[in-house]
Amino acid sequence: MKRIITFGTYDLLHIGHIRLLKRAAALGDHLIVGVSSDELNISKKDRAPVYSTADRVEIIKALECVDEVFVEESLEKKGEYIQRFKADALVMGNDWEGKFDEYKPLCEVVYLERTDGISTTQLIGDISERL
Ligand code: C2G
Repeated sequence: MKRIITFGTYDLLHIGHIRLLKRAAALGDHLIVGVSSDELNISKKDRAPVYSTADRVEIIKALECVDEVFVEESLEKKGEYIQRFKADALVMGNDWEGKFDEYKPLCEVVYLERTDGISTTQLIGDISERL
């Protein structure tokens, strides 16, 4: 059984997230998703997600293509998570191309093409303009 791990914030879940998760799931038999915590987002991106960690975890858990979900507390703990969840492959969108190559000794590292023209930041902008 091939175990896939992927990470993300998944705030305001959109089609780019869904396509990435479905393609990641199709690369193996069991998809594990690390949902980044509110604290991690605040420290790395200077912005709190719109949806809380607990809500984002619940939303990702509800997806058919996802088998297991945990909270990603730190970007630097990826090696630990890969080992803890016995992942055979780490899959991320290609906005992260090359960024996780250091984990290649632990598992396969795959970057999938991102969906163009949509992002959480853009959605927040579009929604604000409609108010
Ligand atoms: N994604 C995509 N197409 C988009 C937007 C996002 O394929 N238009 C992918 C990203 O490449 C990523 C996943 O969806 O693989 C989640 O995206 P984000 O929620 O933006 O996650 P991010 O904040 O990049 O991850 O360890 C990584 C951290 O958890 C942060």
